[in-house]
Amino acid sequence: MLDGKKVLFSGMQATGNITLGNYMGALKNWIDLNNDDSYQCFNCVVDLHSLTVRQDPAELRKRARTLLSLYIAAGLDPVKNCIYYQSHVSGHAELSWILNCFTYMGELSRMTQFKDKSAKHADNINAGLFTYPVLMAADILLFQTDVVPVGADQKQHLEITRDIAERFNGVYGDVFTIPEPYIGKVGAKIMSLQEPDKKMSKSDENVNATIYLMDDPDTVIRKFKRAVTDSDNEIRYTDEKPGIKNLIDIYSAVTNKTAGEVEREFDGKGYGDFKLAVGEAVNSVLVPIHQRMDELSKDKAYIDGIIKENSDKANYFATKTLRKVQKKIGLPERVR
Ligand code: AQP
Repeated sequence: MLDGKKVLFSGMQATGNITLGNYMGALKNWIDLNNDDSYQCFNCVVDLHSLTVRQDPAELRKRARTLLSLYIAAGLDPVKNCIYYQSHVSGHAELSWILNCFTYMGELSRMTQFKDKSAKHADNINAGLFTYPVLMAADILLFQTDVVPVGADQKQHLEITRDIAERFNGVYGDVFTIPEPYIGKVGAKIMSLQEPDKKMSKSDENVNATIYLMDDPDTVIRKFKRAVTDSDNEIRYTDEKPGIKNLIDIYSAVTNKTAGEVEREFDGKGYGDFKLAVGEAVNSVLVPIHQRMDELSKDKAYIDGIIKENSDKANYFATKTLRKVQKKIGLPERVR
């Protein structure tokens, strides 16, 4: 708790252009929860995490800034929420090292994301990829976080964060708050439009598989029209129809309708009509974000001000936890 409010922490990597999956599984929930005044929110661009995959320096810097602006354009209030870059708060990396010493090789090697990403980047299976969940645990524990809104794919990383925190508290007393995941009921796992058994991902090489938040309206409609479905023509929410199920999930997340309501709305209509409706519904969310991004891109000083102010604020709270941890584990006190 911070100033009587629950602490919420969440972050996104600047590894590529943000997708509709990132928006529905994470960002949309951050915005909904952040608008609730009972939370003190830290929303981070996890640029250090992005380094586990080789990045072009200029591109990474540009993407990180775009992502930070996108948080605001999508509806996060930068006055109420602390929106900052992970690399501007050195406590993330410092706590991560300490927590590495409380994490076992065996538990890290069981992480599904490590297995998936090692297969995807077989030429660069670096130690950072392996210890990624420890840095994520540090991100969360640094702010004594109560709630972490994530997509379903991050549930395992939340579990290991809790394990590390409990292990540490078991030795040193109640140092860390034990965080809870918050996984939304709809949109927790948006699937690829081309391979609906695979999650939609920023780094998918097939651009038609992914809706990017900055896709223009015509591109969005075209991608939905090309979405892989099945040879049937019935709009039904079932695991036997993964493509249609995914489109219903997307439509439900945007319109707040249940899967049953969507089935009834499109009863007797074909896939063509449905795909167009999904595309239009998604555009109704994306177009206002594009307009706000356009305004923000013209106001460099405003974004710079947010970056400066919020990194000071994040550093202040991070340092408090870090000093407590350093003292507990026996590192020498600083002489003033
Ligand atoms: N398809 C998805 N559906 C719902 N939620 C998703 N998230 C990611 N993909 C989906 C959630 O988005 C948040 C930020 O994710 P991240 O930036 O940490 O990276 P990621 O999980 O590795 O996402 P990507 O898009 O798949 O990136 P790449 O391709 O770089 O690996 C998280 O809360 C995640 O759950």
